[in-house]
Amino acid sequence: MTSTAWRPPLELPFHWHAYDVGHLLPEDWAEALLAVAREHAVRRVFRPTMTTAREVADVRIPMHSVDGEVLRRAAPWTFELYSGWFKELGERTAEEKLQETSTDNRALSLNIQDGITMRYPCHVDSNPMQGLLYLTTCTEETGGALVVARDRAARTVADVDADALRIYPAKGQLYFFDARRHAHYVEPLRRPDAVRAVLTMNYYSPSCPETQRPAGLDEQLFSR
Ligand SMILES: O=C(O)CCC(=O)C(=O)O
Ligand SMILES: [Fe+2]
Repeated sequence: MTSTAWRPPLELPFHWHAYDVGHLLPEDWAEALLAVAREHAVRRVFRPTMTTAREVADVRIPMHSVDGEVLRRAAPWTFELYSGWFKELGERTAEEKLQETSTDNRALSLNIQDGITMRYPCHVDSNPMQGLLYLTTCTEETGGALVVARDRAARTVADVDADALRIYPAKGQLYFFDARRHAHYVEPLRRPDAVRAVLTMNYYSPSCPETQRPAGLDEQLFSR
C-alpha cells in the first residue's frame, strides 16, 4: 500500500454467496433435471427488447430453456425448494424477507447451453435476489463462465469484458446474489460436447417488489 489518498469505495463491490447443496439433495437430482431438459427444452431466439437487456440492438442469441410452468409439472420438487429451503437459505444472505413471484414462469427456469454457439444474453436482473442451482461444472477449459461487470456503468458485452469478474460454477452449488447494478452474461462453451445447465430462481422483496418487474420481460422470455 503506497498511496495515502486511497479510501474505501462508498458502494459495495459485487458479491455473492455460494452454498454447497448438491450432496444434500435426492441422489439423482441433476440427472433428473437434465432429463427434463432433454424432453422439454424449447429453443428461443433472444432479441434485446426489454429495458434490462445490455446488448446491441440487432443481436439475435439462440437459447434453450424449460419454463417454470413445465417444471411445475415435470419436477414439482424444484418449486418446493424455491418456496422452502432455498428461500430460507437466500434470506440468510439478504437483509429482508424474500418474496416468491406470482407466476411459475417468473419464478423458475431451467436454462441449457450446449455446443459453442449459445450464450446467455447480457442483462441486469430486475429482482433483488437471484438464486442459481448449477447442474454442471464449468472450467476455463469448458467455458461457460458467468461474466459480471465490475463497473456499474457497463452497458454492452464489450463494456463488461473491459473489466469483468469471471465465475466458473460447479455442479451442486447454489448461488445467491443481487445483480441489479452489474451487467452480466454467460460466455459460450468452448467445447462442442460441453453442456451447461442451471436452475434459475427469482425472488423479490418488500423494498423491491415484483411490481417493479420491467414491461416486456415476460413476452421476451416466454413467448413462442
Ligand atoms: O446462468 C447463469 O450463471 C446466470 C443466469 C442469469 O444471469 C439469470 O438467470 O438472470
Ligand atoms: Fe441475471
